Amino acid sequence: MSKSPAYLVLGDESWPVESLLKALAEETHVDAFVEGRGWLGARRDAKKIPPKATTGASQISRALESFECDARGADETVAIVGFRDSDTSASVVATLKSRFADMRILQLGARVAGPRQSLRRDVRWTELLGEGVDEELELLALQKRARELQKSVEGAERIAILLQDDPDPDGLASALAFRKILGRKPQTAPLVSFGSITRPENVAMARLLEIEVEHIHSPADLEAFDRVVLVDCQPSFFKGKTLPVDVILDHHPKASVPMLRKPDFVEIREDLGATSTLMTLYLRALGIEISQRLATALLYGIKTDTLLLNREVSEQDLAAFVHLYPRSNGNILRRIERPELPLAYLEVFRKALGRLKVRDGLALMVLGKVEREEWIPQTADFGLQVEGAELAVAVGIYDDKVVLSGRAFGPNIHCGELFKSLFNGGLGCAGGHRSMAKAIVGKERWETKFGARSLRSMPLLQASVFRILGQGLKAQGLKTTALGSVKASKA
Ligand SMILES: [Mn+2]
Repeated sequence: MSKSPAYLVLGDESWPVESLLKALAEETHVDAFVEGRGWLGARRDAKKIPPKATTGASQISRALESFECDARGADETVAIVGFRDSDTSASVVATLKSRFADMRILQLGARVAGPRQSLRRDVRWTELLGEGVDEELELLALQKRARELQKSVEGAERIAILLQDDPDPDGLASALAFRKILGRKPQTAPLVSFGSITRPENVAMARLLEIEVEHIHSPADLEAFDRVVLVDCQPSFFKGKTLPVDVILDHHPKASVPMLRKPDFVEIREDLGATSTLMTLYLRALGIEISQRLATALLYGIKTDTLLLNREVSEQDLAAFVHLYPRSNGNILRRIERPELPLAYLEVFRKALGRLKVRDGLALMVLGKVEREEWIPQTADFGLQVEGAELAVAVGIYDDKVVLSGRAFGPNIHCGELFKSLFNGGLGCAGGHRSMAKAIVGKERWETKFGARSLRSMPLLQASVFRILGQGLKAQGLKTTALGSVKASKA
């Protein structure tokens, strides 16, 4: 976040100015005009808030005529206006606007004191007002930043919104939000990726929320765009590629790598659990209405990136979640989280289940030919639920390639390292993390290595995958817990 602004507080005793000034006590630049001399007198001794006036609201407007902002100027000043009388508030706001066009103004609503009831609760103002004001002040500060963001791509004819290679819900949702902030259509601001969406939930999200991601092949494809915006990722995510980047919106740890040009706008909020949270803040700061579709996407983005608010979650993530929840569509969310299973997949899955074997903690599911690539990781996910499995691998043939999807849990196995050691450098290509990995081998290469019939006979395919994975685990000194062989009964 940029440095904090100067504050100018204008109000009267009916409004809990004290709480507000308490909230601002840490700030160094605070001016206050407060109606009601008695209160101000007491205040003056307690805090170093320079009083500028005054005994009447009309005097405040008059005093403002000669008020000068400190050295940082009006555009670095936030005015907070709150009078019991809404006409007074309006006239003070009008004076501020006419004198300081760039000043950000937060106008608080009048609070009416009701008659004393016999049933009552006592709540301290600081508790009630502190948080609400903090949030509003943050939104006000972000409004300026959000306008800079809009400006940074202004006038561009075509904008590429670049997502990571396997776009995830946070990236997809943030991209939608960014497009909304620009008021653009998919034609002039398409979502692009060097990869494609693979996880079944993410595929379902894209389908149900009508999100399209264009596949691009190389950085040269980005030259067709006037501006390139990285959402939920950074240039360091694209190993071996040097990209033209104009804007970065992200929450992953900062990593700098060479770029073709210096970006105009960079916001990397490592304190947030999701980029969707940042985008929700921007939308709110700009006063842009969040549609049900967008709210559903953003909510799901936050939910998945914070593992249902369990991981690295900040107050802002929670606030965004609370803001989005009533605006979202629960039915669509449920359908995303439990994607429909096509009958064609169930047929392939049924056969794979019949061939399921667990050996030394490794559950292997051989799918054979698949119509859709995402069936392979979907099956691997299932494999990890099998009793005794620490590492689950699903293998299938898609187009002209053999695709392996791995899932692991527990401290013993690093799935990504295992796959990389086995498949990179000649045989194919692989990548992944500790718990999740993927490898691709061309069909011809596979047959050269494992024999001409190895892809036509499922038992042979199963045997060859068991062999190569066994070798890999051994070579790395990795071990799955010796649980012994468990052979699934024939389906
Ligand atoms: Mn994210």
